[in-house]
Amino acid sequence: MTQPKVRKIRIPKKKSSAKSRKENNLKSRSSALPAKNLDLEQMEQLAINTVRFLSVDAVQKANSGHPGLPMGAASMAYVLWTRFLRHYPANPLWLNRDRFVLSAGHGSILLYSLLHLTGYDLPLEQLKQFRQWGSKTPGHPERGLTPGVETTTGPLGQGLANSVGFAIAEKYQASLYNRPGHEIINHYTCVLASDGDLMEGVSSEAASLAGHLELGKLICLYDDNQITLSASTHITFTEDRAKRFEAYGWHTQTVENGNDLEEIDKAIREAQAIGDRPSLILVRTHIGYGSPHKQDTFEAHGSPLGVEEVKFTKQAMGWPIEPPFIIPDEALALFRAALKKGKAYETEWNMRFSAYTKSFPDLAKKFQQEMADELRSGWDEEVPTFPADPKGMATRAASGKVLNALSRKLSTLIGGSADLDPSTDTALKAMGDFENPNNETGNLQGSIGGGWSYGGHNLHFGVREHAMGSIANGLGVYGGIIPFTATFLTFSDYMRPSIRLAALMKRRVVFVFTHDSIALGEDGPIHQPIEQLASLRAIPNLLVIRPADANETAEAWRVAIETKNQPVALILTRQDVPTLDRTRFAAANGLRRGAYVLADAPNGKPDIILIATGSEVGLIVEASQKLIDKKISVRAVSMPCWELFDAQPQSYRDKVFPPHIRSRLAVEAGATQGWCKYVGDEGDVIGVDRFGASAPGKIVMKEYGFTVDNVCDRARKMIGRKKPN
Ligand SMILES: Cc1ncc(C[n+]2csc(CCOP(=O)(O)OP(=O)(O)O)c2C)c(N)n1
Repeated sequence: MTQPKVRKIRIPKKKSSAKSRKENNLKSRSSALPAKNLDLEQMEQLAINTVRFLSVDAVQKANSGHPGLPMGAASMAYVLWTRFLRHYPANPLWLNRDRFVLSAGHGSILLYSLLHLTGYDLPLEQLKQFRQWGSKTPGHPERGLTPGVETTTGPLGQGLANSVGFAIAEKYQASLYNRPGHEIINHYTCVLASDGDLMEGVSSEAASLAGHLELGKLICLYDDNQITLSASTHITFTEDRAKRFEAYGWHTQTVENGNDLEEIDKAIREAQAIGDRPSLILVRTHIGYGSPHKQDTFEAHGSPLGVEEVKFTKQAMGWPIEPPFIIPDEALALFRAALKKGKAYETEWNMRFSAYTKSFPDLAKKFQQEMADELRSGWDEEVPTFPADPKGMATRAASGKVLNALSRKLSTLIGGSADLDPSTDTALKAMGDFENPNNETGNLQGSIGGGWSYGGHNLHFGVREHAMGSIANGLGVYGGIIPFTATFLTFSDYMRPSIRLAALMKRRVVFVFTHDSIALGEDGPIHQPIEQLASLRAIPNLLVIRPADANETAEAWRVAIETKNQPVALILTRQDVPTLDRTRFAAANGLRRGAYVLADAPNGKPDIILIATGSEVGLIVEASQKLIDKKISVRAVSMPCWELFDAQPQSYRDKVFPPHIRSRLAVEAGATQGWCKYVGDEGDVIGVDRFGASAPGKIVMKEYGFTVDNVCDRARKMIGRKKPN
């Protein structure tokens, strides 16, 4: 662990009374204290100002960043981090740590300052490199990059919604693994949220669900500074936030003075004592606290204070103007106590866990395996193989069977839909409903069965797609859980920010999307996805898999479970598709390579390659047969996943699409954008580049050209173009 260099500083002596400390006027601030023989209150003020000025200096040095929030929220952060948060900076991944989420990710320098000060492996040099190339202190907190950062935040509202996922995960793991006298999971999730966080719809969805689920160990400190990026909240955000959260079922408290440490302390203590409701603590703070000309203005929000204003602020707060990045010994000592306390927490927990291991060896092993993200042998042994069937089944239906087979073996696999279980086929039968066991009210419509508890595998997200995505991200980030979500493909737009963040965080979350094309029929263009496939494929590090039939669907689920560092979108049909006869066609595990030759030209020298995904694979298979009957050599390629294909060696890709075969026709009931990469300049695409229409699915497909005849015509035309005869 790198210890920071600590400078001794001389700070002019100036005593402050308890009363004056509670006031917000600048003159009474009590940081102007002697460096020696400080009492605790003085040291605490020194520590809080250390956070403030590390943040101010880092932003100023970077000439970029957000100083206002750290300056205003430093006191509550200090109280939470030094008096309550149970964590161990030397082991940031200690399993039973309290989770802290800075939902207002733009205030990242606050988090980095706290991480450095409490002893995480984040040297002071990193704070000096704030927002610079290659540093561990990027503009917004990024999970996986900086030790101690639990989740990537910045898009407002996401962190709060992720925290709901953490709190669900805690309840789930506790329910699954704790035994009387043996509590191995028992921690809080604490989130610091801003006005912007509370304004964004996703936080309302998530908070509503958290209230319903009575997630008592979720505590949100709301930095109620009444200023946003460009405005006073008096012109944008005037509802009674406390009442709003009360209506959601939260316990709420208000701290009128965000610098009153004892009031904050009391509120957090009370929040922790509330077991059956999440807590919101509205803490009235002042953005840019201490800055003579910028406090309480949006000028303090997202720009450096400026050289002169930094000087004025330090003068006003009794802080040495030079040098920057001062960390007084006394302040550091208060924060670094986290190392000793953390060691004690961890040691005590290790003892608890070894007693647990003795009493419940199998459970302990399972818990460790799951937390290490290892799959138990036999995890997929119940996954069915589907017999060939020309009528077949919808891939959503196949998915339902596979998912249920998996969930019986994998207690890590939990999730649900946004009020669409009967449509998305994602109910885990008899695997329990995730609800507060105290509220069991009998056989409610919609409950799936198998027990009503915090150990239920079925999460009922309600009609809340965006929060569903973000909560699933929280579950995925937490560890030991493979979360899945489900809705219609067209509504992927409602959860796109969450999908993007899962990809950015390199976390496995399985996003199931059914009703994947215009073929869904009568619900019409508002339900019929067009551009969604292309837009999902545009997200880096996301696997988008559109299986062709039931057996490819089984394989797609296997890939989704095995993929640890990427989210996966499974794109499934509402309508039946034939289950291909795998004795005639290549095996479904070709899906693992993204694209594979399903059936080749009889002479192995195709005139044309037909390529399709999902429901259109059946179509090209039929069309191929017809073309072969007309003595045209056709290769049929199933291409369920572009990203997996792109990851194959060039030699494999050239085998599937030999460069000299220029006649290539792709068929997919979605936007054609992007297909040119595979069909090339001389190829063609049958796709959908306009909105759909309300009519029976088969009619819509026919009208949009998804017929065997049209595929054959377009194929023949293409070959005609190349080989006139
Ligand atoms: C979804 C989203 N929209 C917009 C932004 C850009 N943005 C960053 S901070 C902010 C508002 C800041 O207000 P507040 O949340 O109160 O933070 P404070 O001003 O207290 O730092 C905005 C609009 C964002 N980060 N995320």
